[in-house]
Amino acid sequence: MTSNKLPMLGRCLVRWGGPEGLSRQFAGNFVRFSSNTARKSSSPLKLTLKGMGIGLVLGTGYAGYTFVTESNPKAHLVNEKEELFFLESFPNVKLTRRIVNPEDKSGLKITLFQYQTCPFCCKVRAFLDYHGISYDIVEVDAVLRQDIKWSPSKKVPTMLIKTDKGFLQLTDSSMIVSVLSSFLRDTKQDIVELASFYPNISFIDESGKKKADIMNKYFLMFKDGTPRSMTKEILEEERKWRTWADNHLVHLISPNVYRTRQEALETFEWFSEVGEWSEHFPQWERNLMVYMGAAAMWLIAKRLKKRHDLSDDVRGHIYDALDKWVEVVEKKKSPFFGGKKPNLADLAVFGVLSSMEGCQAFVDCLENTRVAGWF
Ligand SMILES: N[C@@H](CCC(=O)N[C@@H](CS)C(=O)NCC(=O)O)C(=O)O
Repeated sequence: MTSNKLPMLGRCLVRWGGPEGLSRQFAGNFVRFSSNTARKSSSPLKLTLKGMGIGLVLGTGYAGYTFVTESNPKAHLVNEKEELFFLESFPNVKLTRRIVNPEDKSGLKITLFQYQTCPFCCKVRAFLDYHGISYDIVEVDAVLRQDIKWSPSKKVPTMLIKTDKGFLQLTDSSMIVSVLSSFLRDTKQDIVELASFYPNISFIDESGKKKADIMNKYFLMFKDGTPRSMTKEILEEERKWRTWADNHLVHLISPNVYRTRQEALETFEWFSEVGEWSEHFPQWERNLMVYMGAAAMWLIAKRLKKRHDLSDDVRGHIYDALDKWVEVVEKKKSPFFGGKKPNLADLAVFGVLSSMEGCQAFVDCLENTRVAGWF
């Protein structure tokens, strides 16, 4: 991949009894009860009164049940919305690199805080590079993370964009891509207003854990309504495959690039090379990062494999995923999923895949799937 161009494009099942489950269970008891009382041959009036009594008990019981389950739902939003985060002045960090495109007309002044080989960061770079946007990079030390001390979020990628109100922070790769993509449709728009359409929302998941996510992160905002060239189906498909890249494809990367101790070591040697660790860190620290990192990630990858229900044939999983992707692209009968030009789904899959470009797993994927023709 050249710096500014891509070469070729070089889950909730809530298990609950529900009215049906309840009535079936209660109906069984009622049948047994009615047949017992029928043998004692009660009068029609008594039977009617008993029936009414049972109805009352069942009705009250069911109302109580729904009151309890509905007023204490397991997964729910909590009433917390985080405001956009601004820094008054640029943090005291050392810029690692500048990507300059003299043709850039976005008017944006962007700094990307990243790990060079993080799949989410690669996704953001794929978007920026494809659109020819100039940006500065701060390579964050994955161990100490000093360069993002200023940030409320401790994850990368994170981005600062210079605005009239200070330096606006955008977090989450998909939100960043959606905000910028919406902005590029009309660069006269207010990027702060656009970012406000992607609020950070807290919620309690099914297990009762508090989590946060960004609303609308796969949605584009169209100031003057959805453009005619974009049907509801096109937009839905694009969101679906962007979500697939984040929620499926990305989970296949670590188990593959750290599959064996040898592969984990080779992967870290490659990180060191592309991240220029020998230049940025003393030799002992660089070696510590490579050998400790490889050993730790080899162990972590085993846990990730379990967490994501992957069999020992992790290559098989990634081959299947890539073949599935190639199949949907081929159905389009055009070079890209987006048609003649890559869309955000193409860029997301490309970005995630490019995060393992220097690894044996990547070579194997090119040799054993048809993804090379698209990548
Ligand atoms: N949903 C986020 C995920 C970002 C993420 O998990 N980044 C990882 C690096 S690949 C991270 O920063 N983890 C915390 C850490 O390294 O301490 C996104 O799409 O940006």
